[in-house]
Amino acid sequence: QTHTTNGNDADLAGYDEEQIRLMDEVCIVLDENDKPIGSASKKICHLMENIDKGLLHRAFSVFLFDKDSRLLLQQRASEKITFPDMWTNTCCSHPLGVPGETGSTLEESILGAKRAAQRKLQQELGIKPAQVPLDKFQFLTRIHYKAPSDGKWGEHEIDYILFIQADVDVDANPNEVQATQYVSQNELKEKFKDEKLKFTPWFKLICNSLMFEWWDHLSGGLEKYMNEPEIRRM
Ligand code: DMA
Ligand code: MN
Repeated sequence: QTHTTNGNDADLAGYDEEQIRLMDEVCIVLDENDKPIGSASKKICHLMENIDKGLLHRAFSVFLFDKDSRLLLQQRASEKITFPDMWTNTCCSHPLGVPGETGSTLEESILGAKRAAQRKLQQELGIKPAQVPLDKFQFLTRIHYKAPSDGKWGEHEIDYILFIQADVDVDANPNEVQATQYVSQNELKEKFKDEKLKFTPWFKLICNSLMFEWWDHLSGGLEKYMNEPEIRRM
């Protein structure tokens, strides 16, 4: 990428060592139509200075439901560099620029997002891949959004939305996740009224638009919302 900055060493000073290490992951850089046009480190992709110049990368968001259709929430660890301590959906991260997770056709890219989701459900929440097989994930749509975190850091992503209903054993990694909780629709709506709780911007965006309608169709009729070819701009 010719117009991006790598920032400097001071950008990451004082943060958790493991989270600093993860800033070297290789993200997939996209044009506005989700076509891969290169790659850049997670650090480069999340510096607002680059985002303000248009730098965009690929991401996924998993919404995992138990057999009673309750959604698994997580509270991000204090160690996270972006959006620490906030409550959010089950698991989010980035498909990486590695074989199996990248792709240029929509079909390949969806499979890459599912593989990345399986990898991060294990790394963040200790969920064994066998409990979340790739074919159980339902791809709904892609959401293009931008959100600042704290001035220096932020998000600008095309986010693959994945639903999965599975009974899982959670063993959260404290470097990633400080708390988890299953919620019904009503319990989540009550949480949104509690001013002491902070939620991530992408989770709020999705909840304020499509989330509850999809959730209503979890046990039947989700098909008509799946595999949407258009990218939703939010
Ligand atoms: C990034 O999530 C992806 C979205 C959709 C916001 P994240 O900050 O939790 O990524 P990671 O777990 O890789 O730090
Ligand atoms: Mn991101």
